[in-house]
Amino acid sequence: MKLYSYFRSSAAYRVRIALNLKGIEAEQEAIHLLQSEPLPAYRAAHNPQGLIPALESDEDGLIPQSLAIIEYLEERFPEPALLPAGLAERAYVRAAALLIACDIHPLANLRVLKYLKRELGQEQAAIDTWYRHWVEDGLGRLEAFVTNGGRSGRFILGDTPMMADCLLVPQLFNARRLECDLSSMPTLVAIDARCQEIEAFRKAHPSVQPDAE
Ligand SMILES: N[C@@H](CCC(=O)N[C@@H](CS)C(=O)NCC(=O)O)C(=O)O
Repeated sequence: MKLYSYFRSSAAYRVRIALNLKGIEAEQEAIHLLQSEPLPAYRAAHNPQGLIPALESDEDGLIPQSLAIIEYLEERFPEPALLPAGLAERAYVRAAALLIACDIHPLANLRVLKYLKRELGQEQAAIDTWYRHWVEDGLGRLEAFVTNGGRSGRFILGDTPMMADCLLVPQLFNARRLECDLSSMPTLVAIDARCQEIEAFRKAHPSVQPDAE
């Protein structure tokens, strides 16, 4: 299988973690998101959505969207599980993952930040304020969801890393890069630290990817 990735793409980082947790080897092809050339060619040849990541499955063709890829991996390679057995627990893990993927990430995505700068003429300081506001707001909601849910342990659900942890770690990586204030999210910060103890998470880190700069 081949993963179209970019070292700093947090959506690709999610999939790298999931692949590593499941012990699946995938070739990586880097698509540089900040250079003008590779993205249009990738869009034309592989993924009309033009977003990173996408997985070229050996059996099922191109699969875009990080959560669709992780669910695909989960269904095709059920062990080790990234979704729990119980219905309520599965919904809880998916809700935490979707909170990140749908409610936080799109507001702070590269093309949104570029639009604020180029089309709306915003200064970098205003764009950074936008970024921190929405990321801190979303992570605050996730902290409340996780602490009130009473289901977390060492990880978002219990003591095994699941799909939602695959999304949490990249989102916190991004939040720190942009100097968000994480002081009101001690539970998420502690879960992130536990994930960093696991090889599958460390191997997926942007700094150790072949295209890292
Ligand atoms: N919902 C998508 C988001 C994918 C996405 O936005 N990827 C970013 C990198 S993290 C990207 O390709 N950005 C290019 C752009 O914004 O033009 C997913 O989960 O895969």
